Amino acid sequence: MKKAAVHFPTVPTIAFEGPSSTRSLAFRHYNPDEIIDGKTLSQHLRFSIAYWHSFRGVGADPFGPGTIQRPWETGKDAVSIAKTRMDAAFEFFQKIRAPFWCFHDRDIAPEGATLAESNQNLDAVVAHALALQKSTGVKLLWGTANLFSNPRYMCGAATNPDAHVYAYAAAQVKKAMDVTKELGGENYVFWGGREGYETLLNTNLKREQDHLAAFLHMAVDYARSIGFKGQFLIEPKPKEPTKHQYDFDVASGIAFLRTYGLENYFKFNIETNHATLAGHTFQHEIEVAAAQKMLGSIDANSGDLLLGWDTDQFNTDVKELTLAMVSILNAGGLGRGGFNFDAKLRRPSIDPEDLFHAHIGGMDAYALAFKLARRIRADGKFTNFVTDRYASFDAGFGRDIETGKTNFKALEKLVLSKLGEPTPRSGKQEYLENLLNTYLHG
Ligand code: XLS
Ligand code: NI
Ligand code: NI
Repeated sequence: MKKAAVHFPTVPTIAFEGPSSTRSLAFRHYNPDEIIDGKTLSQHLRFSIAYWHSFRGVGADPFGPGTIQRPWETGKDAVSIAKTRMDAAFEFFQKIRAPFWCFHDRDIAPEGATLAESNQNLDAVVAHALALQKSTGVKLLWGTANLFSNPRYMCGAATNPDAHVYAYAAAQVKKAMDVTKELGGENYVFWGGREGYETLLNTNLKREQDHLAAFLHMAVDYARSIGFKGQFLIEPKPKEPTKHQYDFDVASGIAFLRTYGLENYFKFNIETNHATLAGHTFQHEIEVAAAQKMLGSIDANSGDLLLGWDTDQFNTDVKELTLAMVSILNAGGLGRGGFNFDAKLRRPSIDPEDLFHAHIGGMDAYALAFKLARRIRADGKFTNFVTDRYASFDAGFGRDIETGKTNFKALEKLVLSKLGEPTPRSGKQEYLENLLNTYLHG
């Protein structure tokens, strides 16, 4: 192999310099090599870079074209450009010290005129990715298929009214699973951007949901047949691009999976701003998934309170992340999932260096949140408060309620003959909010 060109000549590998560092191209909280409970911080956090935003995003928005031009976007044809771009990407992954990356099939390789040609392009670029993974040690957190950009998917993929389009989507996902397996992907994600509808005037909702379930069953069967051991993840989102999306949020995702007997094969990839768009907090979605042992992975980003769409910003809100981290750690962590920066630069952030500033901010915020959450959990003040709040269910008739050993009649008798009126107890929200601030701000 010829000596790799340097695509980020002005940026060295990002060093950890500690909280007092004032250098912008340094980590202040994320020390990938720090050992915590026998694991490095890098192993705990399993950060991943999203190929689509960081290496295919050009800053386009509905009002104007791209603003970002990268020097590595050159080559004699689309496949060789894709390979050079990938060299730049792996240089970035290493310099930012991310152990993982994620991609859609069409991010990494150009779509051809036919499915066969697209598959051929993909194979060529995947061979290149495999070599880069080997030489850098960067691993694949998850792969997925882009079933939303090409016009053929304008009315959905697995919920398209045309069985021909459905079949095409199935073929595309089959191939995406093949290459995810080839690259050692630890998960495979299903995000149904156009799986939903715009109007019921032209839609058979029940049939579309049945078709989606059949699609996911076929995916499970195919994974088994090729020996793919990665975890399947559903990424809920309530809307955008489609008005009504079928995987609205984690709760409706769980109901869908259970309805169709899919619940043992899937967990959730929770994205911060998808939670917000569904009218939930990030932490809420994590708790709903964790309650059913279905917390899989995180798409780390945030929205904008004043904008109603998926702005995919880098999240530097330490308070929000600390609360999320507490819930994640309470759930026992993400297992084979990770924190994938499904986030993009703002349109005017056009320098390659901005990619570093963005990810340093996100990684530092998550690392700090991880440490704060560990401290909060070790102190146990919130846990003790909550445990105590539910103590009446630990014994006596409370315990009988939890264990199904009582009934309406027995409870009525208890209230009439013995308990009488309950004594109200403060929820102490303000006290707890102040307590949280003592961790965040000392
Ligand atoms: C879009 C989604 C998408 C998925 C992968 O809003 O977040 O990027 O993560 O298809
Ligand atoms: Ni996402
Ligand atoms: Ni998103």
